[in-house]
Amino acid sequence: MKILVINGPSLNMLGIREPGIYGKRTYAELEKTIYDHCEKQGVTVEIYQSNHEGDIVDKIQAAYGVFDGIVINPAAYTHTSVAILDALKAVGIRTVEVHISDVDKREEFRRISYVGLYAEKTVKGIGFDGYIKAIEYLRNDGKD
Ligand code: CA2
Repeated sequence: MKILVINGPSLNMLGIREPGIYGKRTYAELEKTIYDHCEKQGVTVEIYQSNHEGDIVDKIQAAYGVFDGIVINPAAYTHTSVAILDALKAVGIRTVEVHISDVDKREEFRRISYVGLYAEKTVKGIGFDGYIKAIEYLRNDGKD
């Protein structure tokens, strides 16, 4: 199985600021957590991070016919991006949305998710484990 993990704006800053919300671990540690898990489970994974909406759209389009599943934390674009939602719909790849923090317990605007209108499942508020849970959900064909 081939999974593409996409992380949106400023997630590369993990561990540098706002440890109270996003934890103390760095983006490199997030990547290692995902790579180690996927290696153990025999999953081929690519991890991509961008601060640019159009680049994320390009990456989703390029995933067509290549990846079996997408795990995406669109970060701030979660709450604004019809373009990312449309790209996911266009490629039709199974998708799970992940948020490190519990977006429902924060500002009102974080309760809206455009990607969530397409994603099969949303995992939120369990930190880095959310990425592993999302990968396992895709691997187990939609079972938790
Ligand atoms: O909880 C999440 O994973 C979010 O997707 C993170 C986004 C936020 O806009 C979403 O509402 C929820 C923000 C990512 C920014 O990451 C930072 C990392 C370190 C320091 C500051 C921001």
